[in-house]
Amino acid sequence: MPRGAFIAVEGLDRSGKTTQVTNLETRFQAAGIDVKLLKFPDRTTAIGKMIDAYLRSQSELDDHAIHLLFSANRWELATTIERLLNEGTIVVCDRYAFSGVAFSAAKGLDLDWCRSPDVSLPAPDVTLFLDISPEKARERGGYGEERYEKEELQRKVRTIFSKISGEFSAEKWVTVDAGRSQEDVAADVWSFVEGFAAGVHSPLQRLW
Ligand code: T5A
Ligand code: NA
Repeated sequence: MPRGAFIAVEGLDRSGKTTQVTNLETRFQAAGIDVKLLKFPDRTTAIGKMIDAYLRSQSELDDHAIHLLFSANRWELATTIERLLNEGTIVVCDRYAFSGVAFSAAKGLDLDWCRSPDVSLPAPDVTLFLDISPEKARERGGYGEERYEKEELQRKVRTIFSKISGEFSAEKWVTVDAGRSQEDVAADVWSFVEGFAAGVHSPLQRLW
């Protein structure tokens, strides 16, 4: 029996990730396929609450410390992700380890140091990078409320995402132009993942 596919959706703040993963969930469900949506950071856990306070500038933390919390927040769910995939459920993640590396490295931390706590986490079968200019993202609702929602930082994050993308094959890392209408982006996103509805026969890989 094939396992479920592991799909990650990444992008800058306000690139439309939540909109697109929700749409994906609906489409897989409509096709009668088991799908589980996860979001990182998961702000509901004890670690997630610390991350939430930090992002809302209600607490201060060393850049390394918050980086490790983001990673720990993924490790909290690692066995759940594996279990779901082995049960044949498709797992769709709204952000994953690539955000972890891109945002911390954009703040000035060493890229390889940033990768290390995520080593051996389940690796996505495909990562969809929703690409948008920071100028365009800023025009969308709510921008500017949280710590990293500043155009200069977002520009650096985009550069690092672009560097990371170069490490993957074209089928593992798909860049989607997210500056278009929700419908156009959704059509592209679906075209890249609908093939996963049938499940995956290759074993789950590990980061990085
Ligand atoms: N972070 C995260 C780290 O530093 N390290 C880590 O390890 C991880 C996992 C919070 C922050 O944490 C950082 C990255 C972030 O700075 P978050 O909770 O995912 O991460 O916060 P956001 O990325 O900001 O999530 P948002 O929900 O704000 O943005 P989304 O999900 O990308 O966008 P979405 O779908 O909610 O849409 C935003 C707005 O735009 C509209 C929507 O209706 C909404 O109003 N919209 C569109 N408008 C026009 N055209 C389209 N195509 C649109 N699509 C959506
Ligand atoms: Na945000």
